[in-house]
Amino acid sequence: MAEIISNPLPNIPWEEKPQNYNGQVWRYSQNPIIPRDLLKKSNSIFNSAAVPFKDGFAGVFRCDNRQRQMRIHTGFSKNGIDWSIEEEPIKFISNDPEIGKFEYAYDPRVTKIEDKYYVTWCNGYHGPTIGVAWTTDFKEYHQLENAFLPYNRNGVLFPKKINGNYAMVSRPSDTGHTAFGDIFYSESPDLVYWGKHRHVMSPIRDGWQSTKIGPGPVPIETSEGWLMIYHGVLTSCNGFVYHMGVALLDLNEPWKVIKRSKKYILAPWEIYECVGDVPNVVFPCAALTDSETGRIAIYYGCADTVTGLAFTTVDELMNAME
Ligand code: BMA
Repeated sequence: MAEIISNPLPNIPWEEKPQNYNGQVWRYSQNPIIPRDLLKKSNSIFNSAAVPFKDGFAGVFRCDNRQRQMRIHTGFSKNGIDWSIEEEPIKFISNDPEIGKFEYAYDPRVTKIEDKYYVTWCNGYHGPTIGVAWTTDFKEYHQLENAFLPYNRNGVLFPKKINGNYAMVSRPSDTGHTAFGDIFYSESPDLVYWGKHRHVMSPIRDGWQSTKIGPGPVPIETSEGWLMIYHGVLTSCNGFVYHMGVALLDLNEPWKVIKRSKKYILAPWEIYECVGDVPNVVFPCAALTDSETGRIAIYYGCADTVTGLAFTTVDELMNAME
């Protein structure tokens, strides 16, 4: 039996799997948890990240405004379900104007490493790349160097150093909507210089992960390996369809894939996943875990419009892979 390696977190959101439900990941019955217009100026709130913070939770939320500019905002919650999100976007502190000059920010992830919370996001710098910042209080965010050259999206830090280095999985991309994409692994001694790039995995022809794949939530450490929930994209005659899958990566050499899901673990089925600004998208960006029970709560963007919550367990995910 695989065990989650982390502190117990008994207060994460949770609902039991509905009876007769045929799948490894089930939706929260009151989805979506965050409506598109939670903020006065928001067009949509989706692809967002939550972490345990103090006696509740904090998060960084993708809120596109009514000019359709992509911005990320801080939020807090007592129970991980009801969120209050700040009206104003995060203003990063940077002493280098070259890095601090803001273009756009989207699809944040938040990782706690030692005593800091690190935010990574898709950052506009002559095209999309991976922005990195840290905070201790979710008030002041200190921006570091961009991790990579453009073009890259979906930079996700591991929650601890691997082989003595910070570690990140990401998906190199292009200037547009990127009709290709593999997941790569990189290491850095200082969160400034990144190298030791390794290929992790590619799309699989024929099916839900055939066009491109990208890392989702912060990888979950288990006794068997890193559980990496990811998104996989199929190109239909009507455009991209985004699904959720899961892979198990080697603990010490995370570019080595032990197993991965042949079938998706969640696909756009519900109306709020199939209808919105970009139809047919489930896009996971965060997961809360309770090591005691093996419970996992996944935050995911729905149709690039609202935010949903879904549940699974470490055993369910282990059984979803071949
Ligand atoms: C990806 C990203 C995501 C988005 C998805 C579907 O390329 O831009 O933010 O959810 O496309 O539109």
